[in-house]
Amino acid sequence: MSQLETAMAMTIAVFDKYSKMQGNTRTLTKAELKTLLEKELPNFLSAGKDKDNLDKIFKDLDNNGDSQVDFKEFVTFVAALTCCCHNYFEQKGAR
Ligand SMILES: [Ca+2]
Repeated sequence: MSQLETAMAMTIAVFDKYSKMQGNTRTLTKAELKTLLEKELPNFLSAGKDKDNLDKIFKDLDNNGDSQVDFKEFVTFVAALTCCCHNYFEQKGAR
């Protein structure tokens, strides 16, 4: 697989790993999202450590308001976060 294909497959694998932990295996609960953020985004987000922040992120991600984060909602978040990182590195002139 190419680098981008690998990144896409990894994004799917990460979502599956955490969505399978409890309840509906195709969506993330708030607890699953918390674990995912803590384990997979420890450098980019501090949401896992801050309950208010976690509540806000969960609410922002749960676009259709069903108290679950599905893959589409998750991947939109990853894309938005990737854009922020891209802007950040561009400003830093690190690329
Ligand atoms: Ca949802």
